Amino acid sequence: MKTFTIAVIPGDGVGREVVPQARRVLERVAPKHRVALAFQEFDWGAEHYFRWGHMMPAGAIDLLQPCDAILLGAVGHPDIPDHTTLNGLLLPIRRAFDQYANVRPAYLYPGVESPLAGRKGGEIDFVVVRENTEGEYAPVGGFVYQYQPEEVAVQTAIFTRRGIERIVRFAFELAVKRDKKKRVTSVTKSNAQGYSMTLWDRTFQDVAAQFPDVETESLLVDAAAMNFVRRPESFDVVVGSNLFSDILSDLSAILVGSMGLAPSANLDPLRRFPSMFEPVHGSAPDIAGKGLVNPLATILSAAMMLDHLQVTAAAREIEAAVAAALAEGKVRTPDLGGASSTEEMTDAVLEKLS
Ligand code: GGG
Repeated sequence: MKTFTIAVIPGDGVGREVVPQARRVLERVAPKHRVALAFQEFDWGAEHYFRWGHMMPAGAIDLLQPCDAILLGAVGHPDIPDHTTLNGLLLPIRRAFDQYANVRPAYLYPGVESPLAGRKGGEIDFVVVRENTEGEYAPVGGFVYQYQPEEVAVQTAIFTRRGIERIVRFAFELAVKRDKKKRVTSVTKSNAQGYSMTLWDRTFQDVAAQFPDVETESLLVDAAAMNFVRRPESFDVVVGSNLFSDILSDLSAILVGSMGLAPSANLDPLRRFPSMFEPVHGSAPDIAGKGLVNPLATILSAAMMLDHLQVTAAAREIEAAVAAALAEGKVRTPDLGGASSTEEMTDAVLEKLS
């Protein structure tokens, strides 16, 4: 029996509801695959901030480092500025553990309705790969004359050839591994941003030359957004910068039915550090505490975690159970047009597992 230590950070809002549901599923599946999961819970987030003035303690990264993986719920609270919550927890973890590949699958499950007319289950099936440690999210900038009428803000995006090269290579390797359309779409705005984004385009071309069997496409981000809606079935792997792919992956999530179905992985593909798994959605304070949130994005993120830990049969089993519950359609949370609770949605998955 192999034991993995999983750091669990439920965080804020609905994060505190979905993470226990993912744990229920993990606890059911793991023993069947001769795996023990030792959960170590960290109560960091907004409440920690109200008490101590920080989203997580000074030694947080050292506490997480020995863990095999991190399962995160959500961060964000209506009484704390969003840049404080994000920069106080999520972004420092991504950077400290060099989780440079953020993987966000978009799959239209049979039985789930897309807002796009006429799309059937399985017809939308692509992955947004987001550069996760630099770009527009680089913590570089400052204010001059802050809060004065003449104040100036500088926010500098950082693009390095090394950073672009490794995320683009990851995208090509993923397209080969998926073995579906074998197509990588690069997203930039190089017509307007003639330094960073042309470096991206050139690096993309250099890496693409090493993968002659993979078809390529380069789109400006505005055209990419349009084509996500117009021809989503044409995409396989889409790679873009930190900000562009964050925005596009919210669009892809809604195209496949709900933010409540969108999982994600923040990977250190080199496995030097723990990788982190989280739903794409945030803390959703409007529905928090009501038992209405869809737990499937977090359950599917937990499956991605098992996949990364190379317990692949268990990951597939969870995905199959989610697919079966959705196809059956008896249990649906409000985001999917139903009236079932968070717990009932998990129960439906557990029923398919047993
Ligand atoms: N599930 C984690 C969470 O709270 N995500 C919301 C969010 O705002 N994320 C920002 C980002 O991924 O850059």
